[in-house]
Amino acid sequence: MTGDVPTATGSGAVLPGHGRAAGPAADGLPDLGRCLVMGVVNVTPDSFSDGGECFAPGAAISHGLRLAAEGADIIDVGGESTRPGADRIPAAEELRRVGPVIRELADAGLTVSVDTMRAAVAEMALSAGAKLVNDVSGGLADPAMRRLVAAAGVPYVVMHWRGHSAVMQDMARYGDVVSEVCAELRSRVEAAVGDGVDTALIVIDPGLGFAKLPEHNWALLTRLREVSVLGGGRQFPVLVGASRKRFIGRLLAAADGTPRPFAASDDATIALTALAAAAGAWCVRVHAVAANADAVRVAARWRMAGPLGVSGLGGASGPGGSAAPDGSADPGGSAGPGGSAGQREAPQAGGGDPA
Ligand code: PMM
Repeated sequence: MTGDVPTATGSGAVLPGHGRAAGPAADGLPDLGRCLVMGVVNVTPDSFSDGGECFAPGAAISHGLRLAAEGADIIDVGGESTRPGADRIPAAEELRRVGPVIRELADAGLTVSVDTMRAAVAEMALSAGAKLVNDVSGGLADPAMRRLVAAAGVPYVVMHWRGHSAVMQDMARYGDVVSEVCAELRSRVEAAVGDGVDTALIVIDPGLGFAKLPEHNWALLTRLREVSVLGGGRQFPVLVGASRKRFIGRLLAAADGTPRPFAASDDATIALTALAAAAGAWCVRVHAVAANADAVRVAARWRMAGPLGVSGLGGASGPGGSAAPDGSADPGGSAGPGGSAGQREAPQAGGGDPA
C-alpha cells in the first residue's frame, strides 16, 4: 500500500498509488484526502510543453497508461493546443484526435478527463467514458458547454480565461490580478450554476499562463486561498496547472537570459506542486507524474503534521486547510476541499508513521 494519508473523515478505502491504475471516479468529485495528480496527455503536434510526443493515438494511449502506472489519479486528454499564439483547429479534427485515446484509456479503467472548450467534444468524450470536463475557457468559448455538463452531472473544471490563444497575451492586463481573476471566475461559476451545474461538482483554476504574465502567475500561486473562495464565503476545490509553463522557464533562465527549456523545468514544477498541495490545492495538472505524485504525498504528510506545518507557508492555510474561510477550525483536517462522496486513501494500520 502506498497511501499514507489518514484523514479525519476518510472511509479507509484503498486507492490507487504508484504502479496501479487509477480507478473510476466515484460519483461526485474524486477525493483521496490529498491533492490529486492529473497527468497530461496532449494529443497535439504543437503543445508548448510536450508538443508532438503523443500525437499518434497509440503513443497517446501508451503515455496515458504509463502516467497512471506512475501514480496519476486522473488522465487529462486534450486535442487542441492552447500554447500562446496557437490557432484553433476544427472540431472534427479535435474529435478525431481525442476520441480513440479517451475510449481506450477509459476502457482500461482509468479516470479520464477531457480538456476541451467545445461541448460537442465533451459530449463525445463523456460517451467514450470520460468522467470530468476540463474547460480552459470556463464556459466562455462555447455557451453550450455549461448545459452539457449540467445534464451529464459530471465534475467541471472552470478555468480563468480571457480569450483564445492567438490573442490571450494581449489581455494580460490587471490592476489587482487576484481580485480580478476571482471576480471573473465567480461570474463563470455563477453562469454554470445558473445553467444547472451542481456547485459541488465545480473545480476552479486560476489559469496560469492564460492571459497572464509571470508576475500574475506568481501572485495567484501564492494567494491560492483567496482564489479558492472567489471573494465569497464558499470554498471551491482548486486545480493548479503550473507544470512546465513559461514563467518557470523564465525564473530559471540562464545568465544570458535564455529561458530554461520546458522539459528541464520539471524539478521546479515538483517544488511548486509541493507548495500548492501543502496550501491545499485539490489537484495539480502535471507532465512528469512520478515525482509530482511523491511531492503530493510529502505535502499531505506535511499538512497532517498539524497547524504548524500549514502555517509554515506564511500563516495562511490553504483551501480546505486547517482553517475555514472564516478563520475557524476545519474539522476536515488534512482533507482537501472538494468532496465528500469520494474515496480516500487508507489510513495506515495504527495511524502511525513507520518512519
Ligand atoms: N494548461 C494547459 C492546458 N490545459 N487545463 C487546466 N485546467 N489548467 C491549466 O493550467 C491548463 C489546462 C496548457 O498546458 P499544456 O500545453 O502543458 O497542456
